[in-house]
Amino acid sequence: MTASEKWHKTACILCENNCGITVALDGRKFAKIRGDKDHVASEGYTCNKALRLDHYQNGGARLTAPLRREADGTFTEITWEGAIREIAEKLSAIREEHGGKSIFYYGGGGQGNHLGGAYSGALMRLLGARYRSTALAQEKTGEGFVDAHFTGGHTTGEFEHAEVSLFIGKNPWQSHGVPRARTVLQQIAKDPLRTMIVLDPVRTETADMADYHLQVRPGTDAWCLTAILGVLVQENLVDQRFIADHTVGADTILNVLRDVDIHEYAQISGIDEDTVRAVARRIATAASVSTYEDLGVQQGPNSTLISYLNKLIWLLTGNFGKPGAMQPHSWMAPLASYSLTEYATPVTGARILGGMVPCNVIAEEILTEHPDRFRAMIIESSNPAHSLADSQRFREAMRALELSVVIDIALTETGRNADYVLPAASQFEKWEATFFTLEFPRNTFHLRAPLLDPLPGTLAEPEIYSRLIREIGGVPSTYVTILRAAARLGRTAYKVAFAGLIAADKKVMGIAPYLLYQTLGPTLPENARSAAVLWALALRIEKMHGDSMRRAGHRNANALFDAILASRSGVTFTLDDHEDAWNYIPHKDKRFPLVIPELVDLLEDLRSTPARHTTDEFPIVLSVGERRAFTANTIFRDASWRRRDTKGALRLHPGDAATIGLADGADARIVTSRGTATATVELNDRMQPGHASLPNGLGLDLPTPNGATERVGVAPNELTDLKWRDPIAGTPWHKHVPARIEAIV
Ligand SMILES: Nc1nc2c(c(=O)[nH]1)N[C@H]1C(S)=C(S)[C@@H](COP(=O)(O)OP(=O)(O)OC[C@H]3O[C@@H](n4cnc5c(=O)[nH]c(N)nc54)[C@H](O)[C@@H]3O)O[C@H]1N2
Ligand SMILES: Nc1nc2c(c(=O)[nH]1)N[C@H]1C(S)=C(S)[C@@H](COP(=O)(O)OP(=O)(O)OC[C@H]3O[C@@H](n4cnc5c(=O)[nH]c(N)nc54)[C@H](O)[C@@H]3O)O[C@H]1N2
Ligand code: SF4
Ligand SMILES: [Mo]
Repeated sequence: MTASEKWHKTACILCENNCGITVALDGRKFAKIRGDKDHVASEGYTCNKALRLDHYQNGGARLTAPLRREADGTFTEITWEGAIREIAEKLSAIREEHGGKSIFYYGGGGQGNHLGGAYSGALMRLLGARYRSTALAQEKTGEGFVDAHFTGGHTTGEFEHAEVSLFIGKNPWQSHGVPRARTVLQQIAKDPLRTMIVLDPVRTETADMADYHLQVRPGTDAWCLTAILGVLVQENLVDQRFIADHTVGADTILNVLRDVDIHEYAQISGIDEDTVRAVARRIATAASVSTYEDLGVQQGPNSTLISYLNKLIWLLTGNFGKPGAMQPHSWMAPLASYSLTEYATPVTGARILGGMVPCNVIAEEILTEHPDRFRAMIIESSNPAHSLADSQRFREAMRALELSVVIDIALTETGRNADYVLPAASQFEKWEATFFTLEFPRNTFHLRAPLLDPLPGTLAEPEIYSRLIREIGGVPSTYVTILRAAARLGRTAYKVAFAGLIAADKKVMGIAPYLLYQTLGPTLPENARSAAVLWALALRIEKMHGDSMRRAGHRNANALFDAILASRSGVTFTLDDHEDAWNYIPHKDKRFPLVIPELVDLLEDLRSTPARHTTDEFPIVLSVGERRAFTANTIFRDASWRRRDTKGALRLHPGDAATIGLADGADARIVTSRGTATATVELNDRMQPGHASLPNGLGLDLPTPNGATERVGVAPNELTDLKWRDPIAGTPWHKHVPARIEAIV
């Protein structure tokens, strides 16, 4: 480091781990990037991708003025005042005519930015909106449904200490999820006493390090996991003591599993019976087991059932609340609700799990004459016209709305279909944070300070939501006056005043983020107005996890809030002992109810459930959206960030390629029930015959110097079909798309 270089602490925004980094700036350029050794969670670790973040900040074409779509389909730049006024008018009119419930909200945060989303709720509450969704409702809602029943909340594995680590449809070497994944995987692989088990049809980098690679046939994990559970029960390997002391309804499950034909189920999944038995025995004899299920199964057939099976494996073997096993955890702010109260979407009647409309029904909730259809949509920090199944249908749905507003840093595939696009400041130009606070026993939170001034013409999301709320009106100005005056007297007076307002008017709770932003916000140092909502979240932590918070060194909520504001490398906000895991279980008897009737039914039906969804017309299983060394959702809008695999190759087994008549590097046509695409073939013997894969995040329409756009690689969801979805959670089958691959002649 030269004397003139100043290093700024922030975090990587490309995956949920949000590793701490330090950046040396050269003007607005990220001249150098390093891992932040002081970071509470990542301790200096990064993967290859963090070093490319300048392509996010400076690579893509940024928006610098609000855009309005004109009747001829072109966009006009308009002023912020004009945009806020017009959008507020239109939202008010739609609320007036069709009710707030017809206004739908999507997004609220990506891999690096959730602070804005924390304020969006105030706008939606003011409007009387009821329905919302995020990308989580196309991956994690099935798992959340099972969690809500079993543990009442999300659980996390402690892979750093687990004797046995089980990865189900998860490739942490590339996708992380496990903090400091590559280091942790290497430690497991090196240690002869520890075992890694990987269920994946592909021989991934993670599978290379595994002791057992269960190379299942795509889409057959349900049978493989049931066979493992069958062995645990039939060989009497379950933890009888744990089951007796901590569960309810075990007999029902044990009876079903006692009848499983291990040999047959192993065969369906393409794994030999001896291996399944060896894996089950290894799990049963381990002092601790941690498991991680991800998109390979969550975006494939039987996904909610698989979540059930995954969790039964660690519950029946007593792997809860001890070092190296599965644990619940605190949240700085919960990303989903784990309530068992369910409601349904207004048009299709789809189940809303975790408070989120299943992504696969959103277009259907719009493209209809039903009187309760969604009429308006606000989309923030997300690119659903690219990331949700059947992009074509989503584009049609956006165009059918009376109003669509996209808040983004760039003109995306989604923005291009919107009525208004509002330009946000980038994640390095404002205060930001994520609520991916998923660890136990030590849970951390990182509030990031801006490195740069906002690009002229852009605003941070909390400011955008505040301006819309002010323009729509309905918040008595006396509330703001009272709270501003109280804020001047200190946090105690402020807390009393806030509680008083809530007692007098219960609507205050819903718009609290706005009031915090307007009144506590201006008192915060360094213009950290957007951090105001964290004060309320700190109060929530004190109330829910006071002991854990104090053990982490914060004497009260104000002290925690101050620590968050002051620390540039994150803070530990709760610290637990493993026995404390039980405090997180909401069930009065502290027992896990093992029977979820509809999932038990699916488990019993497995004997007759189809294990194959390909046909003569579409004979290949295509996984559309594989995480690779150079993919990062659609966060980079600059194709030059990729050093390799620049076009996002179609990976194909050499045998399949030979049958089809495709050579390495040739262009192939991919055909599915919904679309057609052309991709460059990569012969890859890590794939099994009959299975092909395309990466996620490619196929963006990026501007060229002459003002046109150019698409590099395949946009995954031009190929996916809304109808391929889980019967319970409605989550898509992105990893299991029946397809035909043809040579282009
Ligand atoms: N490099 C990189 N990392 C990322 C992201 C990124 O874009 N790029 N995105 C982030 C996000 S949003 C998420 S949700 C996570 C996702 O992280 P992962 O779920 O790990 O990512 P995927 O590569 O989509 O899927 C994991 C594995 O599922 C396997 N699979 C496919 N079909 C099946 C099947 O039928 N059964 C089983 N058992 N496995 C199957 C694939 O071969 C693949 O290795 O990654 C995060 N990290
Ligand atoms: N076929 C297929 N589809 C998939 C997947 C797959 O594997 N296969 N994976 C799915 C998964 S797991 C996920 S999580 C989703 C991800 O898909 P999305 O939820 O759509 O998220 P991202 O691609 O991360 O898009 C982030 C958006 O935020 C914008 N952005 C970046 N910084 C800021 C900011 O500071 N403010 C604002 N307002 N915007 C910002 C970016 O420009 C981008 O448009 O994709 C899903 N779609
Ligand atoms: S694991 Fe890699 S992509 Fe994920 S936050 Fe860390 S550096 Fe970024
Ligand atoms: Mo995701």
